[in-house]
Amino acid sequence: MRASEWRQRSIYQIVTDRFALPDGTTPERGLREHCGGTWKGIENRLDYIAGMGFDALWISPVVHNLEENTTWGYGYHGYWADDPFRLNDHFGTAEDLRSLSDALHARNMALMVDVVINHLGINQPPDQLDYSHFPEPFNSPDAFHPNSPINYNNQKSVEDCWLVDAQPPLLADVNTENPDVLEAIVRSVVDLVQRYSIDGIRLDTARHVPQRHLERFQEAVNVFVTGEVLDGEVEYVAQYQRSMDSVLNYPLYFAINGVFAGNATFSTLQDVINRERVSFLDTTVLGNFLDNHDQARFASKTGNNIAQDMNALTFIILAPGIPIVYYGFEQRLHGDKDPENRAPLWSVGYNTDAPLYKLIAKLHAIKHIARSSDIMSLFDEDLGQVLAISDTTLAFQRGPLVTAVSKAQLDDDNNSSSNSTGLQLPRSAFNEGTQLIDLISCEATTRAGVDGSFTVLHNTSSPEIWASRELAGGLCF
Ligand code: ABC
Ligand code: CA
Repeated sequence: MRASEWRQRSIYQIVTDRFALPDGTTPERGLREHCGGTWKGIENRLDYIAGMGFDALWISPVVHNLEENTTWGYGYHGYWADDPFRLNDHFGTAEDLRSLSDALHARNMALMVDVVINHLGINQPPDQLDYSHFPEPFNSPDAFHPNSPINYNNQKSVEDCWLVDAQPPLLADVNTENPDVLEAIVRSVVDLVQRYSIDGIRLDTARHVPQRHLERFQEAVNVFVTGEVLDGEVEYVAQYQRSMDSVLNYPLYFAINGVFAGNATFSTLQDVINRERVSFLDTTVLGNFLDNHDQARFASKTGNNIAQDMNALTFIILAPGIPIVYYGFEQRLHGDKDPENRAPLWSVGYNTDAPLYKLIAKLHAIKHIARSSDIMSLFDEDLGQVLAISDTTLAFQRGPLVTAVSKAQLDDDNNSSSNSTGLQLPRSAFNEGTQLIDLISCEATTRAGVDGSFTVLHNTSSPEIWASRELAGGLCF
């Protein structure tokens, strides 16, 4: 699947070991151990995921990992590969993975797999490295760069040195300058893509691989690739879109967290959005997210102010780009660091009445309506336009929708505050006199004035999505 198709998708991110147990099993314990989640477990819970309106799934790495217990526990997350040609049998069989892929495709959902080409995992001290247990051509020192620590101020060092160099398990940095090695690691992924009909790749540690090798990778896998470049600098991250279709939008992640879960104003967010439009080749295919398996869960920052989650979620799903929601966000899992941010979902259950579960479903339904109302289906390409902004509120037009979000404040009784004079929009794309309704509450209504002007956010604790009343049929009445 190409970038133009992924642009219309919405992704649910899963750590396979932590999402769902297969029927009839009881979990093991310990957040640094295998907890028992599998591909079958995921397949059995696809209704839960599709029920929120997601049409794509990103699963954690699928290949074989080192088996031993280490200083940091077991390789339950999948990032410590010791054989990129073999599946990880903790998560199931080849048939199980095939079956998950088929089940997704039968529902018109896409499969994205997390892939690591930067390193293999090795649980040995740095002075006793022995690569002989790796499959060819990785069973030789020529397959890896010499072990040394990364200096993040030097790009060559970021690319050639070892992400983990001192305390085992080490991450042995693959020497992609060796053509046999590059082709072998690329081929391992091409085989996976073909065998399991994978539609897209999340490429781990992309900033640690030279760009020309990323380009080779993108060309060979021939499906959508979104790379992980963990950095807050717009211009630095943007250069990677020249070698891959897409990257995870880390600069936006930092800006959004600063606003919705911190003290930053909306102008800092607008500034990042404007700079991204200039620097990236195409911001509509970037992966937009609020948190992930490496970062503090959003709810760990917003505490009992769930209104902040609702506003941030509404922004991320309605803004240009591909929304990515990390499993458990919908149930307000609140682990603040690795591995607490990877708690098993079955520990809280799969409540489809949870407020965020229902809001995600609603937001996807609203986007669906916006798309089908537009015969040219330009919604996904529309970069949108800011209509009004204050320190604590933002409203933007995108296609037939006006989305308004705010920083919801808690009052002394821990309730979200609701006394606001509202945000005046001096204009919008609506014609004067159009009857408008908020598609989220399906209650608030108003009428567009001169130049499409109207007032939004009378209640700053709930995000709003305004559309003409005609569009609301089927959704609100
Ligand atoms: C294990 C333990 C941890 C322990 C760690 C040392 O070892 O579990 O408790 O702290 C996998 C596992 C992890 C495991 C690691 C190492 O392997 O999931 O549990 O940690 O064994 C990817 C994946 C990640 C994965 C790996 C390795 C890579 O998403 O899950 O980890 O395959 C760097 C890489 C990035 C990587 C991340 C973990 O480390 O670039 O690809 N993620 C700066 C650097 C970043 C750097 C980051 C963290 O620090 O620029 O490159 O990421 O070290 C912003 C700045 C940024 C700055 C951030 C922190 O602040 O703009 O530049 O990032 O403001
Ligand atoms: Ca490297």
